[in-house]
Amino acid sequence: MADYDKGNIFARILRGEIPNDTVFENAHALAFRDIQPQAPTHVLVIPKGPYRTWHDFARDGTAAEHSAFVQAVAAVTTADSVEADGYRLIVNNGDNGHQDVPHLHMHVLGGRPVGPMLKRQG
Ligand code: DGP
Repeated sequence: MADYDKGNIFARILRGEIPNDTVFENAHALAFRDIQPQAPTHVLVIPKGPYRTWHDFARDGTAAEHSAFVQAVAAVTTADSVEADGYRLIVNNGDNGHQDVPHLHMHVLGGRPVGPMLKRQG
């Protein structure tokens, strides 16, 4: 994982250097509340391994890690009871995807209607 920055904020959360509001954890994934929530439910699900993007995780992650990640996302939607009314999953990747933190994270947003997916620009 040559281009993985071990000093990124989510790596520090995984090492216990920064506190987090954990919603769910399993062997390969951690879910915690976003520090700047944009909806009543705004949880970030991250793999515990050093993956920067979705494509890094898809390419280099193990089947066990992939399964644990999917299970963690489902556990979050169950924990916050957003399944019935619906929710949105977002993964920002790289510059065009407007990814700020260079450790793969999936946003789980719900608890209110979250609006159209993208704003028209220009
Ligand atoms: P993105 O733009 O997709 O890379 O989203 C990064 C998210 O991470 C953003 O919604 C704010 C959140 N975030 C940044 N720093 C922290 C932190 O220290 N703790 C928590 N819980 N969330 C953070």
